Amino acid sequence: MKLKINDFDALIVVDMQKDFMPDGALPVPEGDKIVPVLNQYIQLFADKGNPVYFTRDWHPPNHISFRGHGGIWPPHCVQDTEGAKFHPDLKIPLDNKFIISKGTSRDFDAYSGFQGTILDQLLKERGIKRLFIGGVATDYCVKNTVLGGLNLGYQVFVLEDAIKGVEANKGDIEKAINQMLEKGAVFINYGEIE
Ligand code: VGL
Ligand code: ZN
Repeated sequence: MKLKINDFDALIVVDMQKDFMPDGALPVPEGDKIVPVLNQYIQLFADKGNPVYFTRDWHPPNHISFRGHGGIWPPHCVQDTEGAKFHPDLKIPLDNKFIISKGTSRDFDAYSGFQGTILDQLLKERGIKRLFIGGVATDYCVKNTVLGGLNLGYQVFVLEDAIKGVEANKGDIEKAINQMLEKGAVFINYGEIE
């Protein structure tokens, strides 16, 4: 039996930006491979009139997460640069979609789409109860957005066929998946919903 998408479900697509793709400044291996699958999820939610939220890293040029400014990452997703744009093949709906920018001030970083944003407020306004979350990176922003959603009381489904991780250290992805499972996230694939 398939899981039926209802009116209180939202899709959250995490950080599908050029800088996180294989040729980008902070590449997630095979990050581009999940674009077609994410597009299927986007199509399904959009067709049903369900909202789709796109988070994006949107850093100032001197952001604290950058090397030389106190952080560990190469500069990435700098506001209004090419690398901060969404993957060109990502099918962003015209209606009923929301862009959530995070890590926008110099002195704060945000791995979770909920951190320092109005995402929770937007979801609650609509009565959203269940979140379907995919994107990059499994071991950073996807994980933190999933845990954030669970903490805020949402039921969270992770799109197993539409996530990719960095795996800076061996085992990072598996560890992230186990953390999400432990907190109550449910992993699903496209074929399991309708
Ligand atoms: C991310 C590292 C730094 C992510 C963002 O989107 O997972 N990772 N900034
Ligand atoms: Zn970042």
